[in-house]
Amino acid sequence: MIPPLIFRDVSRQRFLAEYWQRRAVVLRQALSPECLKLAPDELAGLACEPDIESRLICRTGDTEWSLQHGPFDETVFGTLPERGWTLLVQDVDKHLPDVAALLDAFDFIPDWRLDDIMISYAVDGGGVGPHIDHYDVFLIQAAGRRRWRLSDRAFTEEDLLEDCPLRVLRGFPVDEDWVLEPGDVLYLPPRVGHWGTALGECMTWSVGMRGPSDAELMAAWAAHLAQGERPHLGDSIKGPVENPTRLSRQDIANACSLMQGGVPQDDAAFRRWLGGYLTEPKPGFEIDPCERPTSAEQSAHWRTEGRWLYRHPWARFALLETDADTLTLCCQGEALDVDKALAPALAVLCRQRQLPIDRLPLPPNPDLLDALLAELVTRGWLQSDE
Ligand SMILES: [Mn+2]
Repeated sequence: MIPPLIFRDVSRQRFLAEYWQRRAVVLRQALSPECLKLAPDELAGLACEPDIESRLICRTGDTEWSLQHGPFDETVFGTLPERGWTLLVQDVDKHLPDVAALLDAFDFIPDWRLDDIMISYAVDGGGVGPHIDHYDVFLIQAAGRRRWRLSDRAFTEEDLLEDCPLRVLRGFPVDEDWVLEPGDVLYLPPRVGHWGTALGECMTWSVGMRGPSDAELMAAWAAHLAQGERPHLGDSIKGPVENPTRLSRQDIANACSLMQGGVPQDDAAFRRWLGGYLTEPKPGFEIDPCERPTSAEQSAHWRTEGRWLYRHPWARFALLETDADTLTLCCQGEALDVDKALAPALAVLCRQRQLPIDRLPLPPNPDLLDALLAELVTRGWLQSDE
């Protein structure tokens, strides 16, 4: 089992109150390097797989970088220079359950915010240059050392180098300069300029958090509404118009009030939709349901046998109360209503990525739990060890 992130100089409470989504901070020895085991060869192997997103970045001059996208032929790694390159592999948690297990260390953050674990390997001087991201990120030093320079400047798109295949900042006034050792973690809120450089060979794991923009939420909500029958904008003429090219004040007001009908209300339908939306998989990470459905009898059998359940590494859960009587478990863009009697069992089930079934509190009617687990396994959100 992966132990939770260890807060030493900065307590968890202080981290959440003062730093989270606000300021960068280095958390020394927050994870045991024992939890961060992945050999450079294994990472290179992933970068050769066709359905895994990877990049190879070389620093070719003071302000020059080259970028290649994977999948790579394994021979490419033998042709690289001794210094100044890095290999980055996205979504490693989706491909290696042992890596996904690390996400349990971040269980003080809602599951729906977890985007992926990207893992990078770099040789001395390697890095992706100074840049900003739009997500919160935990940069975990897994092996070797990396120097991180941070800047307090508020950068914009105008500060990016032109004619560079990467998003690299032109000027980078350094305000903080840190060297991270294995087990150290640098937390960065969105839009803080950062520049990591490998000091010798090193591996860094980045746990990225996501959150949609208001425009993304609105576009997705509108697309959801468009699946149903919607009222259309008409005109408001009472007789022949004097000037057919005129868009009247009344028409404009009508458009405004028509659109008010699409504004979401905090009701059961919106809650179900939001839970689904926030747990939607990235393209390519859709879970297929099992070909043979699991029966409640089967899951009852697993329960009495003391078998284990594993969350599919592509499944992110959001558990919410849709109304006074209903709990809804959202995953993979879907919403599943569940009897409230299962609340204690779901609370345990949603906390851990793997656990023995007999650790789940039994509801007064155990059939309810057996039926739920059968449904979750049939959907592929959970897997049994059978
Ligand atoms: Mn970054």
